[in-house]
Amino acid sequence: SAGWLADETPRLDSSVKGSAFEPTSPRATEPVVGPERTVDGFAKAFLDELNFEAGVALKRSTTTDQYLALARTIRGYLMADWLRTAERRRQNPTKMVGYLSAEYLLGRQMGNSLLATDLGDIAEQAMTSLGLDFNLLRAQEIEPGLGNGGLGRLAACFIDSLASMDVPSIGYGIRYEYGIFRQTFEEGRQVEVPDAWLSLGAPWEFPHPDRAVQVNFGGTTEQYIDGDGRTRRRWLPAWNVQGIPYHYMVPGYQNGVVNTLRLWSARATQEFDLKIFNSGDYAEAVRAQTFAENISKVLYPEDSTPQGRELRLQQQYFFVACSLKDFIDRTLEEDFDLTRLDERIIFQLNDTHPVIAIPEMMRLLMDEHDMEWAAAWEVTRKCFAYTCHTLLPEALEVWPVELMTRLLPRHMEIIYRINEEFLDTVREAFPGDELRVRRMSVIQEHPERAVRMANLATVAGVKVNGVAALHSELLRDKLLPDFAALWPNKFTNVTNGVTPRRFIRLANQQLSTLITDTIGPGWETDLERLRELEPYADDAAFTESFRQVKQANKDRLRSILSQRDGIELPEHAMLDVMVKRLHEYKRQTLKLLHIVSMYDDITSGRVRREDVVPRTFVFGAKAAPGYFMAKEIIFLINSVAKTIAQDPRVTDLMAVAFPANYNVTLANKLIPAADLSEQISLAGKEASGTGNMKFALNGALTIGTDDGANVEIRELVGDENFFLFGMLEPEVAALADRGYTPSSFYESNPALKRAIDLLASGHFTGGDRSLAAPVVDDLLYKDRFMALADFQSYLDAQARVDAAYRDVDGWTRSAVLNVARSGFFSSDRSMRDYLDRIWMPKS
Ligand code: T68
Repeated sequence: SAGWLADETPRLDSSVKGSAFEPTSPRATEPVVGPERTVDGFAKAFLDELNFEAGVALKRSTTTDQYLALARTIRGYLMADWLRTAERRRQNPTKMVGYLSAEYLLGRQMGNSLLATDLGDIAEQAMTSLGLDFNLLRAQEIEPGLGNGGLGRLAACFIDSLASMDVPSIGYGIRYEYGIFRQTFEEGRQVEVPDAWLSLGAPWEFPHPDRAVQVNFGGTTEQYIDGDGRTRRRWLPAWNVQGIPYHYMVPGYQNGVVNTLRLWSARATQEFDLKIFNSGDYAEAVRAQTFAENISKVLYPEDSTPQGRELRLQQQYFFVACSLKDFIDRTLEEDFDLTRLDERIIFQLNDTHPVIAIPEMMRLLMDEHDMEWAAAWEVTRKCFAYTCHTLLPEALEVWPVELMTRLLPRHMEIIYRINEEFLDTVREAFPGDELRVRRMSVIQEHPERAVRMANLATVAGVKVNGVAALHSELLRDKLLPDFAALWPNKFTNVTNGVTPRRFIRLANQQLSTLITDTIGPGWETDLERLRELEPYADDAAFTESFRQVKQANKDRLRSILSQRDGIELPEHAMLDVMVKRLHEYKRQTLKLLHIVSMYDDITSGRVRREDVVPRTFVFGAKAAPGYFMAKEIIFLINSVAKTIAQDPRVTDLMAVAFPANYNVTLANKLIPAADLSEQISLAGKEASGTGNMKFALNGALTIGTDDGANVEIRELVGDENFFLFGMLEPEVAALADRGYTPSSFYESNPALKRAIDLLASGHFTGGDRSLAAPVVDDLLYKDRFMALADFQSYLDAQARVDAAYRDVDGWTRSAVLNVARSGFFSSDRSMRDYLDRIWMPKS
């Protein structure tokens, strides 16, 4: 199915002097033909890669050689579609979506590429025909962990959906040399190891050093008179770096579409080090190069508390400046009228991290493309929309004016002017209300002068959206109420989603087969069709197969954890899973209190052993390296896990597993095996959650608070198929207003008191009470996220879980209904909502 393609004729980048990049002369069309889609064709392509690209003979090759050749072979099959997609978009320019995200938590690429091309069977047979172990080769891949958690994984799901829906779009981000750290445990404590994901080679990426873009920093600004006698301002930067684009293929699901993810890597500019080098200081020249390349060196591992670090702002500006320039100079048609830029692009800002793109766009249009302020502002404010992912005030980014002025002086001027005009609007709408003006200002005065990035995004964005219905309401009414009063129509909701390709098809092949056998193919791109499974919730043959699939997934997980971590799990037990970043608001400690309480009930004989429903608890969580309390909680979970494993009174009834380094790869093995999904954040704190969706789609039942997307999950799957507990958000707010004293819950609840006392006693920490004290004391005297207030309700809900699990048929029925009714949570639906509400609204 080869097509004929015009050769690509990129334009010269004038910004990089001495670039080797020259426009090629337009040649005639040339065929792009992928390798033959047969076992022999695949094997031949593989050997060609191994022999002629890597220069290795098969019988001398290492597993790594073979993995790399396999990856390159697979991507060879995507190449024709990739070029064809790009050419089709170039021939028919329309409005595009530019997704700007500092994080993409992609997960392994090989499985996804095989699924997209439907080459899995051919590839496996080809490897077998060469005497190679296909699964061993697949297991070699180190996933690109270029994100922290939900936000980064959301971006990855979104670009997958955009490709699968053939939406003209491009993802822009940063190619971190080190992604999220690899977590290890030493004596139960988290130790971070650098993630050298590029160390084996990078078969999925296409570097384009020839298309480098220059990014400036520092210096000053000045006024000058231009050729037409106009007074203008310009930036005199002090230093610069180059951004090298690395292209990644983003294949749609078996639809011949391959979009592009463009990640930027920082490199010292030639001028930069040459100047110093010529002065004779070789060592200094090398140091300078390191300085420049630091910008894309490492992903910041903080997922909720911005540290206001200079390098982080450099990262943000770096990738955004590269991306806007790339779009305007390379992607947009030549000589396109920039006053109509919004007819060609809408940039979606994934949280505030890329918000510096707004003043950058103004600078580009005015300083480099000669536009006046008014015209530039008119179009800029149509080209951006902002997604907020949090409700924690401390997670909102602010950048000190001092830092912003030092690093981006021209942008600071532009921000001041945006703010001045904005505050005039506020004063006009609310005369005499200076308190409101202060609250809404893009610049905060206290505790230090700083730029509020969320306010800037809200002022300039066409729309502001939250990521689940409840979150969008709270965002509008509690986080940004003044903005909602001024611009009620700016606020909207788009509930998050997850890609069914990776999180059902790839992760749960057996369930996928069962679904296809039952309702026919096509549900992967039309997930509401899972509804057709509903009648089968009462079908004996179907439910029996469904149970078998779950059991097979559990067996597989047991063997994976045994091999990977040396964790031996009991064969028949409810699998109760809590996987997500470690954060106090997510309340891993509440889960721990339940476990300790169950342990205490059994060991003290308070419950009869035969009344206990055996459970295996699985945790997966990374803590930000500087987050003290999160690390103490990890230590305590590991301590409890170890004590339980060594206590013969309970080992037949409970086990706790905390495999290290929870990541996308592990998620794909864990989620399909789960019976129970723990989504137990304090109501009003989890913006959405997306793990919750993945579990429901894989037939786990949720125990959860009325928070984030849990609200929508419960509405859809039905109350009777969801275990709700805990305070509602208004109750949380009311309790906080009344003044919350956790110790009063401890004093008045015997079960809670026993659990906390046992934790505090040192029983789980080798007799050393001090080791449990940081967590216990915080719970008793602070408990910012009210775990103790929700404890009893949580225990009651867990009792309902036990009862439900004893009814095997009833449980399976609920699990099937969870799958059947969760089609709404496809990220394809999220993309449709973004298109309808934000990117391409009809009106
Ligand atoms: C998550 N946010 C939300 N942030 O917590 C989660 N933050 O409820 C939601 O489902 C998800 O976003 C997708 O919308 C994050 O994951 C970060 O990772 C992060 C990273 C750096 C700075 C701030």
